[in-house]
Parts: sequence; structure tokens; C-alpha cells
Amino acid sequence: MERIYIGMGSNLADPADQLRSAVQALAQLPDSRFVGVSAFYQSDSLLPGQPRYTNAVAAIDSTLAPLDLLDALQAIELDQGRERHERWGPRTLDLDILLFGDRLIDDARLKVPHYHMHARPFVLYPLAELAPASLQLADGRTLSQLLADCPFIGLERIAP
Ligand code: ROI
Repeated sequence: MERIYIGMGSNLADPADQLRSAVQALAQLPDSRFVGVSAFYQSDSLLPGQPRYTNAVAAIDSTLAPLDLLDALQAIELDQGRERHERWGPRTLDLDILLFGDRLIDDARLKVPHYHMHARPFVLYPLAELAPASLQLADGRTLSQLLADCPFIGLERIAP
């Protein structure tokens, strides 16, 4: 079993409800055990002109292979009505593999650790609810160091 952290985001069609449904779906993944989910956090989109996002992080333990997990997460996204109109467009549900044990994955379909997680408050603060501050990323930085460089600005913590 490896500990896997999954970033969740939505800014369409009742985002908090989308995240709650995603949590239910994650709890049904094969060969996996659901560990927990952070609180939900609202923030403005990094791109102007989009609705605000609701984000959270979930943790699972799994024996799934990374690309099998990716397939399963994309199936959940599609199941919840995701349509990809434009690369960075608004979405009903986005599920990103942030960390997969201590693996470094460089596949055409999947890069782990997730490329932007190091500086995004809406990823790091919910992650910190589930992971130890001593958690070390592939580049040697710890979660607590990343948090120190990533102020809690523009985030609103809401109950799930
Ligand atoms: N902004 C926020 N706040 N949360 C996201 O999940 C998010 N995802 C994106 C872009 C459009 C970059 N902005 C975001 O893909």
C-alpha cells in the first residue's frame, strides 16, 4: 500500500456538492482504502473571468498502479459531467494525483509530484490537514517549508 494524495477542484454546478460526490467515489476505488479528506477551501480562480473554485485534498492508500489510478480518477471526472472545452477552462470536477508514495513519475499522461502543487495555497493548506509537516517532496523540500513560502491569502476555509 502506498499513501496517495489527490487534489480536488470544482468551479461549476455546486462545487461543494461535486467534491462530496467525488469523495464518495474515491471511497469505492478498487484495491484502495479511503483515508480522509480535508476541509473545503474557496478561492478566486488563478485565471480571471472564471467562477470561484472550491478545492480540497483527499488521501487514500492503494495498491493500484499510478496509471490505473489515473484512469479511475478520469472516469470519476467524466461520471460527474466533466467536459473539456478548453485546457484551463471552468470544470465540474478536477482530480489530480499530487503525491504517490515517494514516487517520481514522468509519464506523458502523468507527472508526480504534481507540477504546480509547490506554490498553490489551495493545494498546500488542505494537504497540510492530512499529511505531516515533515512530509518531504522529491526535491527535498518539506511541506512545512513550502507552506512558509506560500501565505494563506485569498483562501476561505469552509466546512465540508
Ligand atoms: N484556481 C483555483 N483557485 N483553484 C483551482 O483548482 C484552479 N484550477 C485551475 C486554474 C484555472 C489554474 N485556477 C484555479 O486549473
